[in-house]
Amino acid sequence: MYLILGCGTAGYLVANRLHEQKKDIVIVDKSPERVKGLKEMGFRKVIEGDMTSTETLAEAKIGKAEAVLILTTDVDLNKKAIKAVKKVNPEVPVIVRAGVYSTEEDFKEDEAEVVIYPTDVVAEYALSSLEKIEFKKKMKKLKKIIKEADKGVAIVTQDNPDPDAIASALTLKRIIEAEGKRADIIYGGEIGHEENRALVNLLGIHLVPYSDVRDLRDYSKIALIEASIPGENNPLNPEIAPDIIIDHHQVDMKMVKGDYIDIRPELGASSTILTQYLVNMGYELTEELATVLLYGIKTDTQNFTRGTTPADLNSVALLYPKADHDLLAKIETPLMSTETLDVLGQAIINKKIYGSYLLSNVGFIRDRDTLPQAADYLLKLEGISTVLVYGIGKDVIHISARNRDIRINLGEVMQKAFGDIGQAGGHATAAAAKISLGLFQNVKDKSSLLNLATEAVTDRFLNAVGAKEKEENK
Ligand SMILES: [Mn+2]
Repeated sequence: MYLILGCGTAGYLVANRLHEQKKDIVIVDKSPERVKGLKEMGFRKVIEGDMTSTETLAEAKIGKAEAVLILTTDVDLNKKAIKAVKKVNPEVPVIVRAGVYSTEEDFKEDEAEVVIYPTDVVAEYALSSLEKIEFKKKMKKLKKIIKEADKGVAIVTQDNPDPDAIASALTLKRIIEAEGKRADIIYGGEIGHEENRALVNLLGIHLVPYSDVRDLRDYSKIALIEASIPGENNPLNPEIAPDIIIDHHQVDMKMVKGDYIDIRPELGASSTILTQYLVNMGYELTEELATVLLYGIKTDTQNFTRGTTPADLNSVALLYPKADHDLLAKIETPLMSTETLDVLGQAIINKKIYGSYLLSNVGFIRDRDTLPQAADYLLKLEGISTVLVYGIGKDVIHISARNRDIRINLGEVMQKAFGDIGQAGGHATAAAAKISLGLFQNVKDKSSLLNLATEAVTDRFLNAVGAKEKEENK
């Protein structure tokens, strides 16, 4: 039972809330009219009397109270009431309201467990309102940009988008659609992992490869997600100034140029930012979005073990009850396609090891996305720090590389090795290249083509990393 002494405005608000929560409450008030009114409103245990009288407190069964709330505006009366309360029941915790001019000194000896200083409460509320206003202002700006996008928004993600990038981009797309505009999610590189492709396939997320985009000027606005500088780990031309930038990677803010910028390196995932947008702007948190956003935060924080902040966990608390957990389980343990298994098998059989470099030609392939998975798998081999897996597609050699040697920037190595005869790029730990087969147009049979491709890729790669070209074992 909670005992409320004095039922003025604040006391009444508290009583009402506790009543709604079906808590057992007893109210003491000296005003007969107020007592009558409270009883009419459905409060059953209301006692008319003096809150500083021990008899009244005994009548209110203070011995059974779990806490006493004294919230009148009369500080002297409140202080007297504390004394009376403690006389009858020294153990019961007391929450008391201080006066506008009260200091901590005023309540030291009065034994109240919690003293509420009205000015502190006002200051707290003012600060939190300020945050709310700033957020509102930010959202207003974002909405304005979206409203202007009559020809749609190009949502461009980081290269080789991970679940956080895909989830953030999809949520922004849904927000844009809710505002009556359209958007495409555009990515550079590849969607390499079985898990990432499972995410995209199981949820039917439509992603457009950057190479399929005719002209970005066909869109009114450009949003950059999970990257903040055009051309750095994203397919955008460095000349472009995006209209919207949302990211959580560390960056030199002086280098960032955009109309709407929300970069928060303190957060574990961009999905946390997009969850806040969605919830605070009053858009529907659908099962689809709850599932992808939760997966985005989960993977970026390595199951909440890396760089997770209270803000990330607040988002998780909102997302978790609405997410499709069966679907998440399917995404996290995707089935391997027969082709992936075949390519992996070929990659293991055909591996050639040069020091800590492993190169493998998997032969003719239909699906180039099988290569990065084989490369990822082989990178687990003891003593190996850099892996290159390549195969021959319709009219190009596809090369996928993975690296965990911190001295090597794989993107630069691939550029150096294959940039002059094809397209190459990526970042320090993951990169890709493709070489047109036009270079080998005089080759008649398939096995000669394989041999020539092996020779060209091996020579060029080992030269680029400065490794001695000597095969140590098979
Ligand atoms: Mn991320």
